[in-house]
Formats: sequence, structure tokens, C-alpha cells
Amino acid sequence: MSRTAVYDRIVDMHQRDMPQLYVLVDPDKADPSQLPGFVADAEEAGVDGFLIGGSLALLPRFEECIRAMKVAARTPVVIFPGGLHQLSAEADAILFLSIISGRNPEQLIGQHVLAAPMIRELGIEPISTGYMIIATDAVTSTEYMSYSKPLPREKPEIASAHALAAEMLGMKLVYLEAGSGAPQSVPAEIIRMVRGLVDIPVIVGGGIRTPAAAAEKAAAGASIVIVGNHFEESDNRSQLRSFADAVHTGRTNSITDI
Ligand code: 1GP
Repeated sequence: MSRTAVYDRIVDMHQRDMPQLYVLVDPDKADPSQLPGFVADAEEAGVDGFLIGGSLALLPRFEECIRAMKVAARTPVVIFPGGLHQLSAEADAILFLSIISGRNPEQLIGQHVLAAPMIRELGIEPISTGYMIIATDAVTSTEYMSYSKPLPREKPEIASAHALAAEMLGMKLVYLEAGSGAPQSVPAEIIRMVRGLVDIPVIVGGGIRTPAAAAEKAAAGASIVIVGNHFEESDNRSQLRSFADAVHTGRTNSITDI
């Protein structure tokens, strides 16, 4: 794959106004032996790609999980790094995240200086991403671990100004994050305003637990909707297709989804 293959694919779908569903795999919670089957089932159900990573890494099996996913994956497997310990040449790309909602220099540029030479050496495609944490009623792991203040959820104009600045700085994606397992997801109003202002693709994740919520994010302008926690429960995996359909069409077909 070329050094821009994953991003080119994301932009292509974004420009064609075709929202995508990516599933986030947490290496601490996944069983590597189950991952090839999970990835194959998810792709079969219409999932468009995968993120792997998280703010914590309690178990040393990040690379093992990526390898297991790559056994089956035909779609991109992209690192969503919680830190320098989450780098691997096995992945197709890495979200090179700068936490622009906060003012912690380590998360804005410090860690990046350390990571950049390694990413180059490993040959992973870096995708520069302006990452914004949107406040909820809970303190999420991302917020706590990164010492980064979230943006107020009732003020879409503040999030929009951050997104615009990210684009002007040359970042290639913006990621609106409520936090993994968040009690509330990113408000549609923020997504709508951000999407109306920037041309770069907009990723939305955190606290999305129903096809209706996923559809709402896509309809509001998300280029990629991320679902993590919900599919960690094996009982919920039968809903993969409903989520994928909801994101692809921006709506749900069943009233029971609401
Ligand atoms: C977290 O946006 C992702 O970074 C996914 O969140 O686990 O709540 O789906 P959930």
C-alpha cells in the first residue's frame, strides 16, 4: 500500500458523501484468537474499517491483536494510539492525533516529536488528526489520561473554530470524541456546524450504542462513525449490520432501533 492509501480511501468516500462505520477494538478487552472471526463477520455485515488502540494498555498484546485482525481484514486497520507504546508496522495507518481541544503541549506536539521518527522507520501511513474531546457528564479515560480539558457540548461554535483551525494548520481529519463508553454522544448540532465549515473528513465517536444514534451522526455530517464498547459484548454483534446500514443510509429501517 502507498503511504496515503488509507487516507485517499477515506477522502474518496467523504467526497462522495458516503458515511462509513469503523469499529474500535480495545486490545485490553479483545481476545486475539477471536479477532479474525470478528473482523470477517464485521466486514461481511458492512463495516468499512477498524481502529485499534485506547488510552490505557494494561496488557502487552497490541501487536498480537493487529496481526490477528490483519489475518482477515480486507478493510483498513488503523492505529488509534493511546501513546507511544501503541505503534506497529503491521497496521495500515495511524491517526496522528493532536488533542487540540486541550492546551497540554505534550498532547499537542510533544509526543509527536518522539513518535514521528519511529512511525517513519516502521513505514506506517500517518494521518494528521485534530482530536477534540467534547464534554459529557462523565470524565472519560481520554480526558483523564491526556490532561486535556474537553470542549463545552453546548457551544458548537467553539468546536467549529477548533475544527477550522485544525484544517488551516493542515490537519487531514477532525475527530469529535465524547469518550469511550461516554454517557452522551457528540451532539448532532456540533457535527453539523463543524461539517458545514471544514472540507476535511469528520470522525465522530464515543457513547454510540444504537443504530439510531449512529444514523443521527451520519445524517448530521460524520464521514466516519466509530463504535467501540457496544460491540465488545458478543451479544450485540448481531447488530453489526443494522449499525452499518444505519450509517450508510443515515437512517434506521426499524422502529425498534430507536
Ligand atoms: C472512543 O470514539 C471511540 O475513542 C468509541 O467510543 O467505545 O463509546 O463506542 P465507544
